[in-house]
Amino acid sequence: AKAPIKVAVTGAAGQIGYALLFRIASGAMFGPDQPVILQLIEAPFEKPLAALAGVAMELDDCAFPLLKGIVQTSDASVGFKDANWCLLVGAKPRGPGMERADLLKDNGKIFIEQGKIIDAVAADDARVAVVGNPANTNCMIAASQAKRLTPDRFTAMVRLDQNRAQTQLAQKAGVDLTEVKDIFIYGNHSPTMFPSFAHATIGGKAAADVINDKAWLEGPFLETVGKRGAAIIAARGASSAASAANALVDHVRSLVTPGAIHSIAVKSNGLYGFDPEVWAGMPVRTTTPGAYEVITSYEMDDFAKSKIAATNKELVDERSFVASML
Ligand code: NAX
Repeated sequence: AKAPIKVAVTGAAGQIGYALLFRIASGAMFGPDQPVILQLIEAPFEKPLAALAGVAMELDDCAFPLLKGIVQTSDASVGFKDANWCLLVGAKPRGPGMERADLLKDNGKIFIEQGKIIDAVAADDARVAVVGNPANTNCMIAASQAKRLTPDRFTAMVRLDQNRAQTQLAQKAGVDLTEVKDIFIYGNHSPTMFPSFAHATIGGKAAADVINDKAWLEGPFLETVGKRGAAIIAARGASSAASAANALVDHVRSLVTPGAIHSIAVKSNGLYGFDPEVWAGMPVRTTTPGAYEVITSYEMDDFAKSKIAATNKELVDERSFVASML
């Protein structure tokens, strides 16, 4: 039998956690023959820790054959100990009237500490995936604290945006969504993100030719994907949770599947016109489990370049707000 994978999850008692943990424990993330141990980390307060105990009871009550242990803790050095995967879902939400700079700094403190602790105690093969917003910048911050773990181990999630874009293209074209391929997200996980429709295909043909509506692609399509999170809050009275958890399952599943082609936010190294120091969404191909190479062959037209410049500027601005903390 395979040794269990240790999966640390922060914010485990939150909305996304509640939709995520059961999928991990059922085998959706690492496969139907891979045992897991869940190392659940919550903020050190009575309410979230009590809620976490309840979630752990429900996990027990599922009798998942693959679930070999549950750790519950508010001590990150316990939660991240020997973790093979660190899923950073917990973050401080933006309160009413809160400035973006303050949100960045408050989260900066959390991700500086978590980055340091992960680097100190996680497994040698540890991989980190950041969901908590602002996800790209939080990921950059955590990676900045690591000396043992290299920057490529730190990725942020733009998969929800990719999945949203895929469905929008399929619905517009009136095809099954499995026919839509190679739609990738560039830049920040925020309304400035750029889903590059120019390289997408539908049934093997250029998506732009199949849809044949440039005004829709450059307007309503980008707007719908960019503002989908807000639309869900307006409709549901709460932010996306099940779809976000599902996207994280996809993000990690693709990262452990050699040959998978997908969007993740990684250290840009100057690719596609992004500042070398920011974490930006881009297409990658998984090489060996947990490792990937950026696909560098896509040509960007002037429209794409202007969109990438805008989302890059936002990432550079976010970085500048927290630069003095790093
Ligand atoms: P919730 O507020 O329901 O849950 C967050 C949980 O994190 C809470 O239980 C809280 O106690 C915990 N927490 C806070 N600080 C912590 C810390 N230092 N250590 C451990 N736990 C901590 O939020 P939820 O809806 O689950 O969303 C979580 C994060 O995902 C938010 O930052 C949200 O903005 C972000 N999202 C990111 C998405 C993406 O595509 N990258 C999409 C969905 C989601 O909006």
